[in-house]
Amino acid sequence: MADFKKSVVYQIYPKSFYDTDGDGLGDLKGITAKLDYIRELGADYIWITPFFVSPQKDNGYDVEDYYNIDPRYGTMEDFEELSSEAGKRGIRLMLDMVFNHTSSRHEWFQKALTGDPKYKDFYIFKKGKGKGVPPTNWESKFGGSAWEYVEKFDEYYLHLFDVSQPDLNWDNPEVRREIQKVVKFWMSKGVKGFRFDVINLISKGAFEDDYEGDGRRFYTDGPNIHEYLKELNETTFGTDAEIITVGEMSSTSMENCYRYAGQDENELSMVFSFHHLKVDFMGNEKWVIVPFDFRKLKEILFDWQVHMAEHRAWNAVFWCNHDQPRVVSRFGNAEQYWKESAKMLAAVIHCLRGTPYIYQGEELGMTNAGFTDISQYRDVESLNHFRILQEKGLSRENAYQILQIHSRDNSRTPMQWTDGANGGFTEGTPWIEVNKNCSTINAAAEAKDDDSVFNFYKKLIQLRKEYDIIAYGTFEPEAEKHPAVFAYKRCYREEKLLVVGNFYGMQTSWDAGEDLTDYVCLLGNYKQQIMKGGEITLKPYETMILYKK
Ligand code: TEU
Repeated sequence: MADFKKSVVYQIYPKSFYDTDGDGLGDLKGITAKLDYIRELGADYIWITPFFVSPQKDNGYDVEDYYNIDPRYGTMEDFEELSSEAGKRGIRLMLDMVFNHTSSRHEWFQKALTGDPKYKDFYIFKKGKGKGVPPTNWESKFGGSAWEYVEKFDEYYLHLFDVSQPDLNWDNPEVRREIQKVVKFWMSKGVKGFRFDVINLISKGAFEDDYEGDGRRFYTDGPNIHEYLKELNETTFGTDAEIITVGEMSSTSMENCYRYAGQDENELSMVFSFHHLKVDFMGNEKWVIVPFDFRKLKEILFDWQVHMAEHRAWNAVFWCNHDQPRVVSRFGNAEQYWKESAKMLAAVIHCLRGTPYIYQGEELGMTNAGFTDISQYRDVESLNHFRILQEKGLSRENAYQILQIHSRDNSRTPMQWTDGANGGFTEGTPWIEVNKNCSTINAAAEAKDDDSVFNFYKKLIQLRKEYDIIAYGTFEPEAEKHPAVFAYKRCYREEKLLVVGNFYGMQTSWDAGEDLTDYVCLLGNYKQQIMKGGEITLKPYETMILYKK
């Protein structure tokens, strides 16, 4: 099996990565053009978010045709070239498969809408509870009801996401066979990794009103989920030991993840869970402004580290993706301690037990978008909630403040390659504005600077290759009650690794409870470390990776 424990995955959002034809959208050729950059960084896999034919209502997560490439991104030849050029550099491709739903423009849904019973059964159509009353009170993740009325049938169809993303009916074996065909098709193209979008939502349970929430408890980690994953594994990627897989698990439970990512379960290699990224929400409510809860962040991450290990299940570890704000703006300090905090966050996430994922631009310390007008936003979720927040009575001003913090567009601004026009992303007009700070935060400048965030990420990846303890060590939480310090220990054979990070802009100290004289600092973000016996003094956002053999 490919050793995904020693690997690092680099996530590419093609639309915002690199544009080679001047249309303002990134493309597959743009990824090929930047492969040397990724090799320089040291990542083993690139996860590319969906580039299949799509009306792009949700930037490709609304797939119209799983077998073809959207002309905006290029051609099958471009894909094959990318695959072969990546292969030459020892980089493997991980594709993003969206199987909970299709686009409403998908042929299956179009046939369903004509009344063809075979295809109607590919989706979830239900009678309403009365005139104008949908089958259940479930809410779409992008706002509003999860049901859309179709007059012709006097029925509703389910869409957990946008109205243009109808949910597939996985209880229909024919749907599952079609999905298997898609996976096999991309396997035949030499693809060695798959990310499965919101895969834990595919098995719907009872269609009942939810009086406690938005309905998620009826379809999250649903009744047949493990059976469906085992079947998908057995019939497709499980036949190739080199393939690695990651499931995106929305609002999942840890108990289910023991199975999704359990070593002997034959489901997936690893999981993304998001509980640690809700520490600046109010419960499940994301569209509010609350400071992030540092203790909760630690508690959640530690809890998952300890228990997943106990159950021999593997984590994907990450701060950023195309749905999350930029971490340096979120849990760091993008102004006064930009570089220090970007590095600290990198160190503490990369040394956890799990496979690290880096989202494009994170390795440069890219920050939130800083948009001030609704015309700058593109994301369907942001646009919907901007309206919904105002309908709820919030002022426009307030709604803007919330978007500035939580919008998914924060991470979707173009990659900052140079300090030139449009950050070197395109020679045309970018589909979404480039962050103004590309004049200082950009790949060209960071490549030249030994002390850059980029070079820090590069060193972290090298450390993983060099020190088995990072991939295979056990995990022990430290400093659990400390108000500012994030610390943990990893152990492997005779070796020990102690990772420490200060999450705040004030100097602090922590007693490790053991003499640290024999430890060496493998990597840190300040020139000199202050340690006395077991006592570590940490400067603002300081991090250190200490090692003892
Ligand atoms: O995301 C699933 C998901 O749960 C998030 O979009 C989340 O609902 C959102 O951030 C709420 O704040 C996946 C993809 O990563 C995302 O880009 C897609 O929009 C979504 O699925 C639908 O396919």
